[in-house]
Amino acid sequence: MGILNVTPDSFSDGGRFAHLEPAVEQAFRLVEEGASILDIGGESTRPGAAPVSEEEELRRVLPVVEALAGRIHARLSIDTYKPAVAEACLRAGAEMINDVTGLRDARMASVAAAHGAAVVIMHMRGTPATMNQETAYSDVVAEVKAFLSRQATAARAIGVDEIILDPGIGFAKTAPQSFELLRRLGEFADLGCPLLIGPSRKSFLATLPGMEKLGDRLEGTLAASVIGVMQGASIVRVHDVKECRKALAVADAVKG
Ligand code: HH2
Repeated sequence: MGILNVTPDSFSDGGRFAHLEPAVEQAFRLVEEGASILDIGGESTRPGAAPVSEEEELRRVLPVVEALAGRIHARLSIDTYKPAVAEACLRAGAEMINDVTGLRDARMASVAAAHGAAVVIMHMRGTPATMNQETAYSDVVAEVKAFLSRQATAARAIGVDEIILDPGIGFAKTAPQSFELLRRLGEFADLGCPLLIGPSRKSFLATLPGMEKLGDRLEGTLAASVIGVMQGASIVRVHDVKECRKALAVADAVKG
């Protein structure tokens, strides 16, 4: 899953693809590099990010979905927690909703079901503005798993057929908790859904030597991606698709 942030303020690529033409160019580049899903986002969810209005988010993402739908060889995913944004993008040709709030708004599952769209249910707590203060868990894996299980059951009952689960690396997680989720990702297998992880360039890597700066996190991203796939992830959400493809080819070859 290649990341396409149509935002002025995303933590690692904010502003680079904020206009239609560079965003569309980047989409084709990511697919050429090997992305089979494009995740289009119009609101940054980095820690401390301010929310944007529905209108502004749609103004950013809808033209990109419209420009790509039917023209690009990849599934289009819309990274939003707002049902109206998801609905408009599905109408325009997107096929997947990536909801970082894990269907907290129950209308989201109905929107997905009505369009036959796939849904990514991600675990987080609070909002990007508050999540770094909400990291107390007795067992992070058990609590994240219970949430994902509950939300998947609810979504299935509403008629969502394709459900992908994501523990939400860096979302209301300390760095050790993010590492623990990766280490124990195999424990999510019995939920019976494909697993997605999003380690790309994230600040949990910055706790390791030499990765403090954003630009120095590629190798760490690749290592985390390979570990995630070896633990059962089948989708990895990344900025650096070409490099990740190569790293994951090794993981796939080892897995056989
Ligand atoms: N991480 C980010 C955004 N969306 N979706 C899923 N399913 N999983 C993730 O781990 C995830 C996500 C944050 O990364 P990014 O899009 O690079 O930054 P920003 O939120 O600042 O736009």
